[in-house]
Amino acid sequence: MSYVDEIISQVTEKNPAEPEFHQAVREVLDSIRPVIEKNEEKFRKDALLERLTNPERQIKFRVPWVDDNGNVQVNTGYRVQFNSAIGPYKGGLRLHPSVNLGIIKFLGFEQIFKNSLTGLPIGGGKGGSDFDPKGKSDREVMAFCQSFMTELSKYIGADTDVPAGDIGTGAREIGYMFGQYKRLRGVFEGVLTGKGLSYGGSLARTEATGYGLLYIVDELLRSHGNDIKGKTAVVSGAGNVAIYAIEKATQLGAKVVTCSDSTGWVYDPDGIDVAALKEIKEVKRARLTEYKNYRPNSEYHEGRGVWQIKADIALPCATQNELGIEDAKALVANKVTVVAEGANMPTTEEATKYLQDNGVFFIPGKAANAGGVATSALEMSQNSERLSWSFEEVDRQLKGIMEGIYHNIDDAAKRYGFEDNFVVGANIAGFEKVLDAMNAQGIV
Ligand code: NDP
Ligand code: 2IT
Repeated sequence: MSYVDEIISQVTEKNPAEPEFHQAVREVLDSIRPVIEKNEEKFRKDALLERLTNPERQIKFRVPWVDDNGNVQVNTGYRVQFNSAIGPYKGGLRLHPSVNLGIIKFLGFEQIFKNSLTGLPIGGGKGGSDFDPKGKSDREVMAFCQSFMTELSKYIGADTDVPAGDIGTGAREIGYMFGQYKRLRGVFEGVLTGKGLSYGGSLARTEATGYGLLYIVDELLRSHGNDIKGKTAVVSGAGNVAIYAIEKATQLGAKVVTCSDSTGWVYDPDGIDVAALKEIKEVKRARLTEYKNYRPNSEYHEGRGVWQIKADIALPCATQNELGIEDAKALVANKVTVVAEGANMPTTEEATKYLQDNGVFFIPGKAANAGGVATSALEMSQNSERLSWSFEEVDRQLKGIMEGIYHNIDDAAKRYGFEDNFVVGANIAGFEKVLDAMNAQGIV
């Protein structure tokens, strides 16, 4: 059996009940086969892939907090410090009832290669909890965040591990966590990114993932003699990534006609009203059913459905495995030209293959949504030099990083004879730097 296949089955056997982690490992290892096969015996002897697929450290802890009725609630917290070959662990904290160790490991594993692609010195990690911020009072969210950070603070620091936001963790949660870290450790340092602007946050971090997604799509189209102007796009999600993807797509002259949340979706034939969406989601923390009050011409539907709408560009920005084979078939039938992942692993393996086989340009999340973590690394740089850069400066750097990622993954795909396969390109390009750093540092 080849070394890659051996490790894929070992990971599956040794980590039962972690299907998302298996999926992420399969996708990466399948892509880097040509690199591994060139030097298979050396890598096997060095147990390179065993080291790559086993986190350096995984922390699991109890998070007790008191709800508004005076009852004690207990959640489970996680931090997986996956790989620090190229820099301190870096990656978000997900707060969602579906969170378990396998999900955090899949996200942490993806983060290693994504962070490498940014070209910045950050290793891969991820954390979170099965706590659901939805429907909780501000005081309950604060109680949870303080308890979560009380334990997490033992393992993180500006030069060791720097968490950030992800699903369910936005500016409010980062604020409460930062306050508790500072109180416990007595240091004001860049231990978290996505901070508020008054206490060390970076301009453009809020917008960065969504904006970066559109910058890379634009670069792909331009490299093929086309651009975004005049295109129709479908977006899923209505959170941080989706909102700023819709905003930038609209600024670049596209019309985005859908968005969604976990209960339903909106079709707005005139183009999503970003100001209305921000008010509903960022200010009121309400459901998308409210959108119709702002835009009487729009439609609200329960359940899922955005991938059935005809569009040139599809941007899944909600969660993992939200775009399956039937969705891919509908997109292809409607002549979609680009699918770029704003979320992490939103497209199933079968759907990805179907899109690629049918000539759709497919940019995987680790390249397409890397603008968020790249801008987090720019926030770390600003914190280190105790300066703040202008919005224009951060945005300019973000755009340059996304354009660089496009050309880097395109070149890697071509070098190995997989032209236009950006999954292979992203995994190889991300892996090469990590491999070099791991080799240089010996068996650790
Ligand atoms: P938010 O919490 O801001 O928004 C998440 C959105 O997705 C919400 O509209 C939410 O709906 C929907 N959603 C979440 N879980 C599910 C689910 N199980 N089924 C259906 N809909 C769901 O998160 P972000 O926008 O920050 O994150 C979205 C994706 O982007 C995630 O995959 C994340 O890992 C990824 N990402 C985020 C980055 C960032 O900087 N924030 C950077 C790179 C990637 P509802 O509100 O109803 O739950
Ligand atoms: O998935 C991701 O890249 C993020 N949630 C952002 C991580 C970060 O450290 O900014």
